[in-house]
Amino acid sequence: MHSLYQLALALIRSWDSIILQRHAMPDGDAIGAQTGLKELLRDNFPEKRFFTVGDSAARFDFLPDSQPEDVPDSLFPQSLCIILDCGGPALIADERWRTAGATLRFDHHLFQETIAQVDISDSSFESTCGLLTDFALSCGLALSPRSALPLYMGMVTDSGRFRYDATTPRTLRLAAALLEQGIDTNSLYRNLYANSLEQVKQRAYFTGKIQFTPGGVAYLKNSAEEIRQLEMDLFEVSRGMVGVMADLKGVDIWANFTEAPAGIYAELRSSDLTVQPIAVKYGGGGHAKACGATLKSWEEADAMLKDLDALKEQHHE
Ligand SMILES: [Mn+2]
Repeated sequence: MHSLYQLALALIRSWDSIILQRHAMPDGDAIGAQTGLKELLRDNFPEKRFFTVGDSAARFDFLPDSQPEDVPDSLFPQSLCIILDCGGPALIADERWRTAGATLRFDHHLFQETIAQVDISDSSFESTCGLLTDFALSCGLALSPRSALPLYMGMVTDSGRFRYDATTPRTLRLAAALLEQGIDTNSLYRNLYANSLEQVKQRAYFTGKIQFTPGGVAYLKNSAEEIRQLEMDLFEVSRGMVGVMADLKGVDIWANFTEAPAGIYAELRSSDLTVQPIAVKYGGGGHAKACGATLKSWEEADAMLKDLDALKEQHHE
């Protein structure tokens, strides 16, 4: 067994109370990892107590037992806090992880810094859920339909339905182990991918306002006023609409800028170039071809677009 997995398992065995954390504004992998690991550990260590914390995960309501709980401050020093799917400390949903008795992380973003005492960061995995499934199988932990469904959901969503190039033969072997537990994939995909007519109209609206830089980077700029009028939340616009620019012929980099109270959320995507260093330059991070940052101003958004143009130019020279 992977020696870090052994350390992680020893840490889990030595704590009676375990708090599971993930990044704020959770996506399918963050919620899948948090819920899936909780169910996995509950099945295998029924004598321990498990808690989940973080901001609302409302859009994953359909997933049993996936909503965060109110946990008192006093519980943290007596608990192991497991941090899931967080590339950097700023992304962790509940700050109180810093007061935890011990910390463990499982993550698959490009490594930026050590966060936890036992820090498992492996960007060869398409998803944190894939990494956790590998951990479970390597350690001989028993899977169940309860743990398999959320873990499978994270693998499906973070791999773009097994399409992104982070999808490997190992991804499919691990997904197969989860499917063997018996997952109602029809119901899962309806919950994840069925759109209301209103959502389809929203996508059409954003598609209609795609712009291009001189170098051919596609982008959207979404103002706070616009978002208010559309009655959409920030996540639906920022993470939700970046995809309207995917798969456009001739476009290999696209960016979505969304005005938020905290600044301008920038979401960067690419079909083949590594754009993550540009996100890092502006204080963000993520994956090589899917990353983001929170910018101070629209001027910074324009500077970022210039950097993306320069990257494209370098590449095509
Ligand atoms: Mn992830």
